[in-house]
Amino acid sequence: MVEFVPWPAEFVTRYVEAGYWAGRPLGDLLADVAAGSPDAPALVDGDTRLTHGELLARSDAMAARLVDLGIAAGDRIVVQLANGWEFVVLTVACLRAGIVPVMALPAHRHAELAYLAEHAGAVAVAVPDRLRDFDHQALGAELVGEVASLRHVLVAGAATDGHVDLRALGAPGPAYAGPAPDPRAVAVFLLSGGTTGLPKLIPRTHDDYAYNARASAEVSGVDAGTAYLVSLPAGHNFPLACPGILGTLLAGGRVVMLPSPEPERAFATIAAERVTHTAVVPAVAGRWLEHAAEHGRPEPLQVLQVGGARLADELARRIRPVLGAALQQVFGMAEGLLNYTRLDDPDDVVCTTQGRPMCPDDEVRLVDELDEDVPDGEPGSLLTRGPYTLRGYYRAEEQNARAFTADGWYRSGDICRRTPEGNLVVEGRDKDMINRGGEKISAEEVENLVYQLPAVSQVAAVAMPDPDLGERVCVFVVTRSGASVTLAEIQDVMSGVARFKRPERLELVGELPVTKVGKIDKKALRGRLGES
Ligand code: OOB
Repeated sequence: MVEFVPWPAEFVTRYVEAGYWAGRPLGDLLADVAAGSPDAPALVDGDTRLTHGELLARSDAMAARLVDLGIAAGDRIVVQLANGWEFVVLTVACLRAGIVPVMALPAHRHAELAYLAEHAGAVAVAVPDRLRDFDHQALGAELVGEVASLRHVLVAGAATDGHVDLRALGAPGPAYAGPAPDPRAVAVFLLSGGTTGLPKLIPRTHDDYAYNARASAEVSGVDAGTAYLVSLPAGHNFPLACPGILGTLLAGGRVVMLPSPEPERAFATIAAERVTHTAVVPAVAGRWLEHAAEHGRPEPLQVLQVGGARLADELARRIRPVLGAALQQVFGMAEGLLNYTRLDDPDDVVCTTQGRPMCPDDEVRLVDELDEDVPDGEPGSLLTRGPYTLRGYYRAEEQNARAFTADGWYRSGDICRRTPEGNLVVEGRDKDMINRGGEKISAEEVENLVYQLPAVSQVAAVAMPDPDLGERVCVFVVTRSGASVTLAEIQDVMSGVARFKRPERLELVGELPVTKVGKIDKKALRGRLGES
């Protein structure tokens, strides 16, 4: 059994009695859908089309073959796959057999994958063969040589060197017939947005994640008639389960996979596949608005969910008239809590707030520095607990002491205000993170890497405002006397991590400003960026 911090018994009772936790593993719930409507379309990826019955059969065949490889319930697989059918079949296979996928991103590189595999004690890593000129299979082979627990490289594409062909694993064949996992056990590990030096693992149980997906589907009007387009990286919570892939499949709908949200291809796919729902980050919404103004609406899209970063009110107001789809703002986190504007909310709420909690038993407090509740309407730091919000990161006692209060509230690090009708407006944050077009970057992680350069005496990573992506990474550096450093050298020392984390601006300074308590004053540094 995988370790995670459990909910206290009285909360378990409450969540079970209220019906949020249904006591069924996610794989069983998906099997029910397949049994009820085996011939309904479930998954589209280019020319590959699977019905709910076929998706389940392939996933069960893959689960059986994973078990034949010696991968057992409770084992972890680091999943770094592009948006394709293999991602969905592998995820469902894992859910059926109780194997736990660790949801990495295609952008991750050696540093992240090695750490994740090591930390999770993973037995396998699933990678594309190549993607955008990068040899993921070679990286997988390297990892197996370095991380003691890793035994297999599963490859979506042309497998070489004795690696396992993931597509062959998903070919029709004998179905997994072993036991289903415990509904209270961890179903998937998501990655935290990151405020610490290394990413943290978020354990999501079958019960909590099934509720997450099912309740999200309800709130966004996803049902058996839905076609949901996945164009954000599928391992993110938003496209995976809010309602995303799992919510759509559980509702009996159809999931359409695309490798990127590039507007031309996305609009063509929406038209060809009759897509009704999709999820994007604000930066993508901006690009879609520009494209639509010139080339027409993405018909028949009905609901455009936007989240992951703050959507500007002006952009929000253009969505319905320009794209012809209803906007739903989503303020969520991989840790749990999801806030949605509702489809029948007045325009003003939809365009100027980030919505309200999905579940009646989501608890949200807005507090000051002393953890005291702020008066109504005032901005405060968000604390939350609920039936699908974690109680602790995986094997991270020290971070847990900081990220959670003694009575189990998760500190999201977002500064929010509550409107009189109960919606939340995200006004800022008090966590040391950079949000680059929805991808979260820990300032500490960047700083640790830049400190590897001998010329660097002090470094501070801060968010610089950006018209397209919202924010980009800027580093302020104090060099050792007589030494110098360039942006290219900094990017180079970060070649082993995801490209989106690399600083895009360097400011050389004589010293870094400090606050009264002697910490680097990042607010002052951000202020300087605004001036220039
Ligand atoms: C989503 O999840 P994560 O884990 O990548 O990032 C969570 C953080 C939040 O704490 C907040 O700082 C920011 O991303 N965020 C937003 C936002 N949605 C997320 N900030 C302002 N406005 C929004 N609408 O990003 C995520 C997970 C599930 C659904 C949607 C997004």
